[in-house]
Amino acid sequence: MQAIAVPTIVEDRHAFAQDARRFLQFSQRRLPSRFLYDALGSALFDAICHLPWYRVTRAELRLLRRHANTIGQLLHAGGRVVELGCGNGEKLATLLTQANARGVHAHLIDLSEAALAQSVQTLATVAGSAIRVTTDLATYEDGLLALPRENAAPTLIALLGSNIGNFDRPEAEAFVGLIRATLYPGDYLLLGADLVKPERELLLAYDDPLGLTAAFNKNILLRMNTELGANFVIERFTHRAVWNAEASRVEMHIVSLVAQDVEVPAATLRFRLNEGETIWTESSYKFEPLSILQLVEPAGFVQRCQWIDAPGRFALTLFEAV
Ligand code: AVI
Repeated sequence: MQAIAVPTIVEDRHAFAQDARRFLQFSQRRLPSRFLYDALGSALFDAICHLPWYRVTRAELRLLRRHANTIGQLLHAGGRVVELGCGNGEKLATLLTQANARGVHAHLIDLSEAALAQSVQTLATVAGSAIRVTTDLATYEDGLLALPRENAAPTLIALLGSNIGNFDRPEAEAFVGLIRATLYPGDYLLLGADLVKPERELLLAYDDPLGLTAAFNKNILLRMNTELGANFVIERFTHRAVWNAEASRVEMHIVSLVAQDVEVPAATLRFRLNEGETIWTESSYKFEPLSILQLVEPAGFVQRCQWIDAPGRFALTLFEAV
């Protein structure tokens, strides 16, 4: 197995400090959602995927199991699957084992070292040495830019778990363009995207009665305390999920319960939060089956198959690069 390319923790903190400084000064204060995923954040997200109210993961796994053979036929031995955001590795393991994809090279790109380690273990447990696994601890963009171009056997890039939903529209378009630029005609993109569903269901998925999503969200404050020396008093904040129908997205916010002064020394930042003021930490866009095609095809793809899980209202779409 290839050594993990580990950016130093110092570099990571530097990026966190820089982004905190920039985004927390917007009139609607924000933090990029990628900072939700330290070791604790990734563990909390894993737990969220088991919640009865968060149906994304189960719906997608059902589709992967059901259609693994069709997908696996594209990946003959020597082919490569690149997964962007592998989480705990369960989705790729499901796909590769059901597809009986021996001799395939799995390349995992994720921001969390813990997630990469867990995925490597999951794939080793289910596939042993039948699958070669390499990892890159990196942002999706950096991971794609560093990806060796290979055109002997097809590459399939898997962007699953509705991760595409965490990009705003212009970013999503640019990102799909970057994916296309790393592929040759005849390569594939497998995209999992959550569909629009009734507001009540969406709000339960993002503000669950057990409070796991609240913990996942507020952990970003804890992370700023630990890594950037900030002084957030966690009990003075609450979690809020909002369905923005016009933009077709669920927004996660952290709400300040009182007026309070905050300091983030590593970001050389001090500011006052008013009572009720929010820090916007994540957008989860929800799609219609057609809006997925409208997002992806202009970048140079054609849809080969689109499978929909009706109970979970989730779509898995296979595109071919043209
Ligand atoms: C990783 N991502 C697609 C999840 C989502 O649904 O947007 C993250 C998440 N946020 C709250 N719950 C789950």
